[in-house]
Amino acid sequence: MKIKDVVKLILLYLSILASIMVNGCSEILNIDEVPGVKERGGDFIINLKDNTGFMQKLFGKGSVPNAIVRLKSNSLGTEYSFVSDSSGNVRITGLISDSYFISIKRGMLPQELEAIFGAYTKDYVLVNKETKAIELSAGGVSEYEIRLDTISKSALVISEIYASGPTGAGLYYHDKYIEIYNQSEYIQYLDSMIIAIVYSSSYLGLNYRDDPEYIHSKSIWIFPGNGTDHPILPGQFIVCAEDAINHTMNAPQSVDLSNSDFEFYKDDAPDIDNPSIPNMIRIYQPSGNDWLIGGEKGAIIIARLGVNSLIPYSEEFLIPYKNVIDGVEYMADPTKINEKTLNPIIDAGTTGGIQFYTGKSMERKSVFVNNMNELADENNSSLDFIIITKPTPNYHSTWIPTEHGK
Ligand SMILES: [Ca+2]
Ligand SMILES: [Ca+2]
Ligand SMILES: [Ca+2]
Repeated sequence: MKIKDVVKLILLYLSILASIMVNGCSEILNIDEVPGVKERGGDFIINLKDNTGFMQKLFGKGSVPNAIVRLKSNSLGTEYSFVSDSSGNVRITGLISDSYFISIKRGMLPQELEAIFGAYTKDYVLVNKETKAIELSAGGVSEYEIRLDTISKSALVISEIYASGPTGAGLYYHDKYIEIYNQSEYIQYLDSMIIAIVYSSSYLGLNYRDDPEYIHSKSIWIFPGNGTDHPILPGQFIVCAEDAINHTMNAPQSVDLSNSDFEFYKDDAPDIDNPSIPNMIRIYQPSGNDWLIGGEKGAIIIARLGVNSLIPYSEEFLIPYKNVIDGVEYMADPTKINEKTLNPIIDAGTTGGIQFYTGKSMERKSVFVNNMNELADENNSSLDFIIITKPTPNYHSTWIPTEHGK
């Protein structure tokens, strides 16, 4: 027999096998590959139970509907995907007996989180933390229970802090900015979100790193808007500039920030107001001629908290850690971790190591997950951030700029 004929025969065999398998597994949504000849199994039910109490609060029962369940056969490598029904069950028919890796994901919708917490600050996903594999055996147990736990991820993260000032322009430093990124799958709203600079003073010997509950701040600004005026789309970057102007007019090595999304404008100081760019609203910043972040060291947080809930303390205001969405610290010498000012709950490490007027910036690292660009988010700036040689307003240094970043 010629090689061509052998190939033909194999293809024919595979196509017959494929049609048998597809027709035999009506509940299977995706079949990436066709399982080989092995003992066929009976029916299995996997029941998903919630460890977090979320489902109980929402639906009055602990089962988990609408979860995506993926199984991967250990010996054959074939993959299957299911969605749990309203009783939290996945019914599987005609699967071969084998041990399967199992991955379960149930994203929480923004409106569900709002119903549970009263406000939506973080993305939560229910996952199978404990059970990572199951043995499906025809003639053996046919019902399985898997319990799901939660992992949380900030919907919004600080994706870049540019603070050092450009090269070749003397002491020019008005081109600072903070960039924010929506890493969730949903539209977020920036309205009323806080940007605060963490306060410390080596001169006065004040460092609140070990405060068990609160960020201390003397610079608190919020985004304008009444709730849904300033959306940030999934995969979108936005820039809040110290001054939203084309800085290359003043400093050729600087950057054009005239198309920023927001700017900090201090109306009681000699500051510039670009009329076409919305201004951040100053809640508290008693001194300084503009929004100011340190060129070599500083710590910035974003938080959601009603302005009336800020707690006055001495000449500062307090923001509870539980309201902080993201926080990043940078230091002139990132090895001096014991001199940090931001509590390790918010940021376990520090980025930085940039000198004044070098034009360098601090960018959250890109990681490639499921063929998608994502940003590192370990709540540890030592791991999550890298230093880049020039600022990247509204884009990422290693991503091809597209409409919404991804
Ligand atoms: Ca300004
Ligand atoms: Ca403006
Ligand atoms: Ca950027």
